[in-house]
Amino acid sequence: MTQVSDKISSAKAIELEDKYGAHNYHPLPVVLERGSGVHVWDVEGKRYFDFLSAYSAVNQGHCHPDINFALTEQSRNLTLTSRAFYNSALGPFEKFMHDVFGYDKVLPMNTGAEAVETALKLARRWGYVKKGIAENQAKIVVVNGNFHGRTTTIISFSSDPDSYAGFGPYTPGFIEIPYNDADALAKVLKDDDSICAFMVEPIQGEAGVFVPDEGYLAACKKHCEENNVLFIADEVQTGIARTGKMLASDYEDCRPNVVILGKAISGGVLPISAVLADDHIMLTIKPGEHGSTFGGNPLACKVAEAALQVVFDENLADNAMELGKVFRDELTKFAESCELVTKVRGKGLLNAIIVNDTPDSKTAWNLCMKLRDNGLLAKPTHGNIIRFAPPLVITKAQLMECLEVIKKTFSAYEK
Ligand code: IF1
Repeated sequence: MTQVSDKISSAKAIELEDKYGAHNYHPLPVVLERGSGVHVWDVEGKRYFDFLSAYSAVNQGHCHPDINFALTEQSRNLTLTSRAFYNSALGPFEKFMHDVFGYDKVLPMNTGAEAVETALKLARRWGYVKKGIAENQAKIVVVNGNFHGRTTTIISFSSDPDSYAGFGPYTPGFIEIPYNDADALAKVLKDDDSICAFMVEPIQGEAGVFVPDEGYLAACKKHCEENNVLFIADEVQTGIARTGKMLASDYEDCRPNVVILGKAISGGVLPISAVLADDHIMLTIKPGEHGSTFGGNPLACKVAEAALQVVFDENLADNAMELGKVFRDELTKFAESCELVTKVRGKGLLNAIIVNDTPDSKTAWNLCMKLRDNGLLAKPTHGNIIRFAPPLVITKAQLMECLEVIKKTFSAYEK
């Protein structure tokens, strides 16, 4: 067997990805090889604060020992059975999910997009079986600026040409309305009996950490209830304590009928996703009608249970709530004296700085390069927005250190 050398320069690693990998990404030029807690190290040994957390998948911090323990222990016993047989880890995990989130049932999948697809199928099925919508007529309402994943159906209702253009034909059956506009939802639901569901991100991630007005989610839920329509919350990015509560929808009186989870359910260790719903919805899908080879595998179940336990053991929701407020307060103060910062917004530790430039400028990217040089990794979304989402295990002292880096970088920046 050939020994793969693990010593590689940044330049070489980038060259190999460029030559042999598909060009579907434009990464910040930094090559990471190790992580622990809030830190990652590049191949040259330089240390960074991770302010992306793999798009909020690594809420528990990199290589958390409890999660790694579950991973290695279970990997010695059994990793995959498929769902053709029962496995000893799935039932306990499903009960754990029930106890944590309060839904009758969970349907485990792997990636966020798969869980979104599952929720869409579930909603359509419920629409036919329970609501009595005519065959193949079920419609689902989504919002402008959404991001729910990369499958052909999901991009069919994206409003971002980068996501959908050139990938048609598109899946029909979706109606788009503006985000943060509950009246628009009421209006569209009133006129159409064939709508089975409304799907929304409680905070829009890719759109630039767009936090809707207080009361928006509760108003949407109410309109859904009045029209016998399912309220689906895509909490793939906002869930698992990121915004200061276990679910971002917990902030309002709007218990979703269907919850979609992904990313941080595993603490970033494995791709694990899940759909939560009560029996009257979930049991409309019967044996053989939906599934996945890896969904519910024993390794994933053990890892997810450990990863969720960390969230409770380490009070990550409270930490996100408290430190998120510190982050926004400090940067809002800073913005008064820094004309480069237009606005700071977010909830918990899902935040963004809106940079004083146009969406097609390079300013956010250039700032992220400078932040990198100064030891902090963040990712621009659009040309003028930078997302800041550190692992939730970050301490106040670490956060203050990072705020200094951010302020210093912005102050020194020359257009
Ligand atoms: C990429 C964005 C974040 C999501 C919500 C479902 C999914 C995602 C709310 C699908 C995934 C990821 C995918 C990742 C970039 C990232 C992202 F910038 F594109 F929008 F986080 F903000 N629902 N979001 O945010 O989950 O299938 O990827 O597991 O590179 O596409 P997935």
